[in-house]
Amino acid sequence: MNAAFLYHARQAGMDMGIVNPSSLEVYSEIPPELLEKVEDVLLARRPDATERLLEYSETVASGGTKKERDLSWREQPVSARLEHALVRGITEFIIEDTEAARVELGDPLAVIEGPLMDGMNVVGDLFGSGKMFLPQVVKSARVMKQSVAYLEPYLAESKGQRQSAGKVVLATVKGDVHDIGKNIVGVVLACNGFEVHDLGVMVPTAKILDEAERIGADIVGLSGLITLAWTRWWA
Ligand code: B12
Repeated sequence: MNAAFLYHARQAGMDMGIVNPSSLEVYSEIPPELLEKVEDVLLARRPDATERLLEYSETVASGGTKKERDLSWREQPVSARLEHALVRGITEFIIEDTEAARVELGDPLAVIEGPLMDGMNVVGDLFGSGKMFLPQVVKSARVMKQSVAYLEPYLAESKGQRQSAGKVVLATVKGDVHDIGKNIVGVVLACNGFEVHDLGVMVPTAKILDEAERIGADIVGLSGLITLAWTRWWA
């Protein structure tokens, strides 16, 4: 949240500002003092709100542009670091933290089902309660994907049998683009000897059924996190 921006917005008599949501702070992590002062301005809660916010901005600005990088989260345990990276959409340390978690937990799948899933659940809760916005969740998904991609060869190594256990058609149902979970399931099935035919995302019912028939599938595995998409799929 940029104090100068808000000040100028108010001075210009703007009713609404336009911001880049992918560079926003997570609402619940805005320092309480700053949040109170910003809300005072936005909600016109007190007559001296603008002055107070400007005064505050003087105490945090360094030359108006430079911002100290806070890396104190790097001191936390690896699960907390992974959660922080997912919530903030930070890819910079994700490979080294994923590796640290893999070594600590001794199993690549445990990293996915433990700290990574926990972190994504925090993202989901913040998003669901309106404290994170879609572009921020897109950044979280990128972090998750990089981490899972790093773990994939280890998943293959740890479950490296090669006999065909059966044919599986996998797809995310029409109306839904969520594919991180489906991709993990695909990797785990492939590592356990299944022949996986992944049709991707937004797949219409007819295409799934045609493919299942064409290859003589033993299993059809569908993924869908959007409730509405599932309702439509069943209809
Ligand atoms: C990342 C994410 C996104 C990313 C997806 C990126 C991608 N490529 O997948 C982006 C930003 C694109 C996104 C978009 C949207 N999202 Co979203 N998203 C999420 C989030 C935060 C995490 C999902 C995730 O990847 N989890 C991690 C993976 C590993 O877990 P998983 O998917 O559950 O998979 C596991 C199991 O379910 C299972 N599994 C999964 N598939 C399968 C398949 C088979 C066969 C089997 C056996 C098992 C299995 O195994 C997996 C491994 O354990 C969730 C919240 C949450 N915590 O789930 C919201 C969430 C799913 N999204 C939600 C919403 C509303 C949306 C949007 C509609 C937002 C919008 N207004 O545009 C759009 C959807 C657009 C569309 N048409 O699909 C809602 C859905 C609410 C609902 N019930 O309808 C959620 C629940 C957030 C919320 N609390 O509101 N999202």
